[in-house]
This record gives sequence, C-alpha cells and structure tokens, in this order.
Amino acid sequence: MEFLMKKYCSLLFLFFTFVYGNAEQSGATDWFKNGVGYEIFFRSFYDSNGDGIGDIKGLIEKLDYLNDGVPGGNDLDIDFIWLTPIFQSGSFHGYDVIDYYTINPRYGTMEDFDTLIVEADKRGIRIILDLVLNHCSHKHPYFLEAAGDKTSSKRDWFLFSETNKTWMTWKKTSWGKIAENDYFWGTFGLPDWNAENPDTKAYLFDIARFWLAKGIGGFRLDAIKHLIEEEDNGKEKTINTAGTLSWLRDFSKMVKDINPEAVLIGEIWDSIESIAEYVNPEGANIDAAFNFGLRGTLFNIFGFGAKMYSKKVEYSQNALLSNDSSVVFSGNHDMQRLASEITTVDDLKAVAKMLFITPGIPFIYYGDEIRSLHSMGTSGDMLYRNAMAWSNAKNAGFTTAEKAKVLLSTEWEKRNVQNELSNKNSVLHTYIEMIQLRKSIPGFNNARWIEYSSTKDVASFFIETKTELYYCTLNISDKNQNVTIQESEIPVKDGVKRSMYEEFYPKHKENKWQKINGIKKIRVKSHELIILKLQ
Ligand SMILES: [Ca+2]
Ligand SMILES: [Ca+2]
Ligand SMILES: [Ca+2]
Repeated sequence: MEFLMKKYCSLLFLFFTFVYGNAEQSGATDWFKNGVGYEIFFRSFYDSNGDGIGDIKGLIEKLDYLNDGVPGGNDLDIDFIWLTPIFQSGSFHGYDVIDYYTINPRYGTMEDFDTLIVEADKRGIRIILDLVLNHCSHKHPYFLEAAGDKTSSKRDWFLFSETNKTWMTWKKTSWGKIAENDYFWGTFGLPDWNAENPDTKAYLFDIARFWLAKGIGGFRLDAIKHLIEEEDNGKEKTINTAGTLSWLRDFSKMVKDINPEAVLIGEIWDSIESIAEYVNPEGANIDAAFNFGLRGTLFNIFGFGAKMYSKKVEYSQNALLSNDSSVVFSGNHDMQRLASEITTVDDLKAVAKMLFITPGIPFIYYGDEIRSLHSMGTSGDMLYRNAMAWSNAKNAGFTTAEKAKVLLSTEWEKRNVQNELSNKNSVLHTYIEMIQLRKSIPGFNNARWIEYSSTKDVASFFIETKTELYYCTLNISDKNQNVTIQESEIPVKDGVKRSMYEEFYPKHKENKWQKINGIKKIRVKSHELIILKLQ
C-alpha cells in the first residue's frame, strides 16, 4: 500500500507545506518524472472470463509482465499504466462516456477496479485514467435532457445554436442537427460540454475528485486542446484558447490540492509551441504532454535520418524548457503501429534504443515491444487496437472464447510475448534492457540532449544530467560506422572541463577510466549504441 499510505502522508505534507512553505513540493511527482509508462487499449489486453473482451481482472493477471515488483528481471519494470477509458460508454473505444462514475460492466466492477489499484501498488505501478472532458456520449442523461427540452436546466451545459453557424473543425462544420433550427456543437460528432458553465465545471471537477480519492496516479486528458471554444467579432477559435488554458490551470490546482503527487498528461496533438503553452505554469500548468512531433520523426527515422531526430529533440527541449514535461512514445491507439513501418528486427531494436535514450517520459504502446503488427483489414481504428498476443495458443492466448471480440494481430503466431521472452535476442529483450539502462542513470528523464556530430546514419550527442555528462552514439544504419570525439569540443559541465571517459554501455569488465587525448575514434557497429561516461 505504498502510495495509498503516501496519500495520507500527503495530507500531513500539505499541512507542513502550509506552515513551512513549499520548498519540498518539487519532489511530489518524482515517481512520474523519473518513470516509464505503458499505454493499454483496455478491451484488447487480456480477457479473464472467456467472453472475448479484455477486462480488469485480466489486467491484474498480467501485471507481473509489466512489473513484478522486483527491480530487474524479465519484465518491463514500468512505473505507470495509462488505461484508455474504462467508464460506461456506448462504443468500442470508450471515448463517449455515458456515466463517469460507473465501470463499463464488460470490464468488471468497481470492486475489481479497487483491487487493481491495490495489486498495481504492490508492484510499484500507478494507474492513470483517460479522462474525456471535452465531450460525452449522445446517450449521457444530461445531453438527452438538454436536447429533448429547450427549457431544461441542462440546456446551458452544452452548446446549442438555432443556426448551423460557421464554426469549423478540420475544415468542416461540427454542428450536429437535432431538429429544424436546433443544432449542438460536437467537435468529434459527440456533444461537447460547455465546460465554462460553472455548474458543468463543478460536475467535471467532481468526477476527477471521485477517481483521485480511489488512489489513482492521475489523468491523461483526452483531446484537451478542444475544450473551450471562443468567439470574437464573429470569428471562432476552437482550439488552444485562453479559456481552455485558464480552465485547466484551475483544474490542475484542484487536483494538486487533493493530491500533490497526482499528474496530468495532455493530449495536445499540435506543434511543440502549442504544447509548451499547456505545460507552462503560466499557461495550463499541467505536468506533461505527448510529444507528437518527436514520435512522427521517430516513426520515419530511416527516411529523415538520425541527425534530424537529434535536432528535433533539441528543438523540442528548448521550446518546452524542461524535458520532463515531454512524453516520448512508441505509438498510441490513434496511430500506425511501429512495426508496420519499421520492418526488420534490427531496425526495431535501433528505434527502441533511440526512444529510451531520449530524455522525457517514455510510454510504450502495448504490443510495440513484441513487434505487434496491424490486423488484416482495409481500414478502421480496430486494426491497431488489436488483441495483445500472449502466446501461440488459440486466439494468441488473449481469450479462451471461441472467437475474440477484438481483432488478432497479423503474425501473432510468431510475434507474441511467449516467443519474445524465450528468445534472448528479441526486440522485447531490447526494451527490457533499455529500460534498465535508462533507470541506471538518475535524473535521465530530465537530462539535456546536446547534439554533437550526428549524421543521417548515426546520432552522436551528449546527455547532461544534473550531476553527470555522457557521450552517446547510436548507429541506425546497416553498415558499421566511425565517429570521433574531439577532446576540445566536450561541453564544460559545472565549470569543469571533462576529458576522462569510462565505457558505460555496453559495460566491460576491464572497464577503467581513460583519457581522451585530442581526438577519440570510435567504431560503432551497425545498430549499435555506445555510451561513454565523462569526467
Ligand atoms: Ca472479459
Ligand atoms: Ca522486475
Ligand atoms: Ca469543446
């Protein structure tokens, strides 16, 4: 009950903060700021009761694969899990919530959820819930009431219009027709909340309070840049508005007042400059946001080249000011799977190395670590929200049902957890090794990346943590390459010129500090990562 205990301690902490000032506050989210995350598309992870749909008990059964509670070993040692929506909803994906206080009965009960929190906590894992604040289901009782009666007190909880006004999202109107001269605003076709209405705001805040009281680690804020729409002189602004930023600043304060350890991660699918507004304390003041630009470059790294990736990391860290507000990720439920683009095992390993040597908060999209492919089919989100492949048993070991109610991934007979675990040279073992490597460098998530001499084939850069300086080189090409470090070009750290190096990764038994005299030449083999620690 490690962090459930901490919950009570944090109340004490709040008291002392009040009395003695907030000098210690910065450590409250260290579990997140130093951690590694994993996204689960909930209904596709593991089915415990044979109905063909993934569920909470299924996730509990598989927690040891994610983190067995003992540092090291053949598990991923991840620190937090983002679950796609688990609330009562009317769809496959769950982003259209009907009741924010009820677990989708397909997934289990509230008791199951409470057990999940306890079982996760035993292993040092925190649960991050997907919270959809922008919109709800057409079947949400408040929307039914508001749409059915123009005099309803819930009418002002949504945005209605008598005309199909000109507001646009994605170059088309998002006004949905209810009846003649009666339209509702729905960015995604689902009714947007009028989040600015104080009653609606209080309702949405209460939902967060309820789940925080259950001991969750925080929220992933879905589609949050669309929260509040503004109109000025007849000209609409539907994304990244000042209203959205200030609403979130209030929301963040409420969350931190309840639990200073809880975190908020924004889905702002936008430029790095727009994302920066959300993590800025003067802006939305949330803890972190998904770095979509960086993921795009990682996905296409063999086209763009290693140098462009390195430049992009630098650009992003300069815009965000601090890397520990940048979520770097292998993919998510809205994107092409990594292994569909990057086809060879060696290339996938190189990409895993790049991901885990990038400062920020890393997230793995479930299945990317076992090279999961899309399902066969022509289109649709279900193709990459497919069943986790656990073994080469029936239905990839996902369900004992005759047929899974989610799609199975292509080549699951080969690409599954059982096979990847038993093969020491697998991509999964590279993920495990890279996570361990990352955790062996304290403060890595918030380190600075200093581009040095990258080329299209090789990323060569320095990593500067609070206390240490490392030189890293990663060859993403099929050929061996030579790189050099000029002693005179090593960055000065804390006023000290460093020129001694130790082979940090891979580690060698005969490892001794050596001097770089003038120029050090390094041969970096195809797909190899080398890290030197400098002093
Ligand atoms: Ca089930
Ligand atoms: Ca472990
Ligand atoms: Ca909205």
